[in-house]
Amino acid sequence: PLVIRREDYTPPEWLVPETKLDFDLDPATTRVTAILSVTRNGDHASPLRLDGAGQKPLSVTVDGVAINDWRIDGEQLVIPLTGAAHVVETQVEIAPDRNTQLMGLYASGGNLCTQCEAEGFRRITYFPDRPDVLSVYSVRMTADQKHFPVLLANGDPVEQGDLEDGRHWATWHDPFPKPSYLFALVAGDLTVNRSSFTTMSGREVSLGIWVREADLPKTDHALKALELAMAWDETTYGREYDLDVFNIVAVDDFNFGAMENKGLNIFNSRYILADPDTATDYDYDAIAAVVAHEYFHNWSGNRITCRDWFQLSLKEGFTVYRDQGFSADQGSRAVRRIEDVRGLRASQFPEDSGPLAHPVRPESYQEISNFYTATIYNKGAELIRMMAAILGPEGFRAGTDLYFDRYDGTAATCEDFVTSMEEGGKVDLTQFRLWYSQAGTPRVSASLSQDGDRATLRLAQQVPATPGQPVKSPMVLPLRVKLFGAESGAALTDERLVLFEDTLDTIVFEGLAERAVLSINRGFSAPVVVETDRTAADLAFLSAHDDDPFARYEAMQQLMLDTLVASVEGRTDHEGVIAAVANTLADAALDLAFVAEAVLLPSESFIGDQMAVVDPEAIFRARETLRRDLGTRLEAQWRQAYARGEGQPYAYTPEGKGLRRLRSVALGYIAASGAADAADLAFAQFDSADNMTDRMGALTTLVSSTSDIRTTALDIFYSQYCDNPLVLDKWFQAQAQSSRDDTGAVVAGLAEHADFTLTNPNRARSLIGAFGANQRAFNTADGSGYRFLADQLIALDRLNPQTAAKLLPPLGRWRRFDAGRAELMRAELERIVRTPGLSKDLFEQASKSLE
Ligand code: BAL
Ligand code: ZN
Repeated sequence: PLVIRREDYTPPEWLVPETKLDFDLDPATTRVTAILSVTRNGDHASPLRLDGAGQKPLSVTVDGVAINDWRIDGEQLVIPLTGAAHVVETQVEIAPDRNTQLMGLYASGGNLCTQCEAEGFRRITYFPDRPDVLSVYSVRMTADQKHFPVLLANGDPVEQGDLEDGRHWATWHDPFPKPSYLFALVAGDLTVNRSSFTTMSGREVSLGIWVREADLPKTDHALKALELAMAWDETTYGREYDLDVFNIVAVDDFNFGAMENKGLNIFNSRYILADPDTATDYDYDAIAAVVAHEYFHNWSGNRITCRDWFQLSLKEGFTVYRDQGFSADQGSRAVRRIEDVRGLRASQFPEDSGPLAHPVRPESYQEISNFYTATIYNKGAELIRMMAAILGPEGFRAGTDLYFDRYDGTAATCEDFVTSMEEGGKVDLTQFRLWYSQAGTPRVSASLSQDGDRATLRLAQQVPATPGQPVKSPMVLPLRVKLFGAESGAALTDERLVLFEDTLDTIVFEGLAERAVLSINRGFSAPVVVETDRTAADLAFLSAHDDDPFARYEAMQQLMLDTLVASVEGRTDHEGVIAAVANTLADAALDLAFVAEAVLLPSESFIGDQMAVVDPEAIFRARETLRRDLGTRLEAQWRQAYARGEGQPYAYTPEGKGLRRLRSVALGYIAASGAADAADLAFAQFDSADNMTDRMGALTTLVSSTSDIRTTALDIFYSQYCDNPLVLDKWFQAQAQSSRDDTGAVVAGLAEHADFTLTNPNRARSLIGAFGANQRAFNTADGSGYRFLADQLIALDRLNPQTAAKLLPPLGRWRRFDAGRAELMRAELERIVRTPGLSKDLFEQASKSLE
């Protein structure tokens, strides 16, 4: 397989300052004419090489003259050119309705839309499809007026008109030079929810969210989020929007969550459509976060783009950091941080310790689509967060101002970003750069010893070996540290930001009036694993007294983890956790959403991550036993917490969300206790809920229960929502996440269900993705889960390689399991690799997983 390497980067040989595209749109056959003004870049005699994929070339002209000495080399169109500048015109045919990869121009729900990042534009027309070729685009679209009354593209609309044959046309112009991956068009039967935004310099921007007519009532939340995001970026980063219109289109079939095309974002409908009856609080939050994320890309991604795809985290890590900041400002900062860290631990930590580990700025790839990972996005965001911590708020803002100012209109690198931080913040980030080049999650061990009023914190760090990187250097770890008095519960020190840069370090604290308890990595200031010698009593103490809510949560999680790991190893003592949870439930000063997060047990897979060999059955049993004990011992408190939310009218407010979240968590514990009325209680909630959060909270409990009432609930849910694909996804997903013994068989049955399809990525993810993440159900010792996943991936790969490759990682965890399971997983990976006609997407992921 062809391996692309970062070190091989060379500037483009030809530039394309101007691009004119003409689309004669039709789902069966679309004709694309591209007129490229090309200029030779540097002193060389190379021909023009344009990337292509799957299209049928019809004609090529150079400076208005048809030529026939062009050739196809691999999938590139090679055109010999003699001068310094030429106008090259190509005509091709493509077939949107046969495009199941959902890359390039494709049909979704009767409409036509595009997805070009990373390398989809080459499936539309021949072009130097690399992010450092920036061009000013003009687009003309012609289509049947009845089926495609709305024609949208990047930038601002210019003109439109009707033709005699029932067709019509529209032209759009985007004045900002952009790479091809930001190109977009949409042709469809859509209606719009509009509003307008006045920017900080007083310009009016027309905002529009385009959907099917029936979905119009579900667009207000996304539109509001867009307005909030636009205002936030002005206040927080000084970034103003730059076109007269900003359009968003929602489509049902989409590989990503959404796409930041200049002035024309295209979204997976799950990140736009919401009303209380069909979307959960989690969905509402995710919609606001993704709308903000794509909007923020207008500066961090579009105005300044990436020089090459190895720099992907330049825009993605930074933009995730920006959307996390936005979300934190909309609600509870602490709960948001807890959710972000939980996500990082669920997806990025396993990636960083497995066969697909790669640095935030990778060195090589076979298929770039495989690098839209939790490492690039979420660990990348943590890198920005660490720099922000090191620079402080003013230094960081000076750094981002400098970055936006200096690199506006260019294709930049991660190095450019770090240099801007150094200059703006007046710091030296030489060693910090290792975070971009070294993969693996650093492990820190921290131990506090005290002699009278003097305490010594001893730190040691180790960065584990990862594929291709056997030896690592110590990293810069910004650790927020504070000490609390064990007797008084009061703070003994201020919070300190310790920059731990060596393999070993010692920090001394003086003047301590009592025994100190260590609070470390507060706010999760560094994305590392911290091991301490704190006792269960210390952790319980911090879970009650730490003044950083994240650190309180973290202390409780550690206490729970230690308890669960000991239990898996045969040493069961639940008393410490029960007392700490009781304490948290009783603390009236705490925000309810925080309480709900704090009392949740770590996931089965996170417990597995702490163990040398994952025993999924033993982990499941240990966790269920602790859940049952918490349920029975604290039953009165759970019922009290549950009752608090009863009868409250629905409101999407921080308080409303907190009540609902705690109610669902409490219901789960009441059910875990084995209470005789638990299933009826859950069914009553399911049946009477006036919102999807409560309905799903109840259904989640019911699908794991042994009561027959669960099938009644599933049937009611299905008949109520079978016409709503996003809600039906929840029906599939809830069953795939069930902790029942028969989940594997149920999932296999659902794969045969009339409503299951691999052609829609959301549906595929809702069943196959959710099942792969269900540690116990997926890892049954007979290997049936592995076989099922491999069968599905092989089938999906024929349709949509990108989505198939994303669902492979659960099979790559084989090294973490016993020999029997490992052998069965390897056999399935080998079967995948041997499959004739496999995509390079799935081949890369499966073959790397075997190494
Ligand atoms: N650029 C791909 C989708 C996203 O990260 O916004
Ligand atoms: Zn992004």
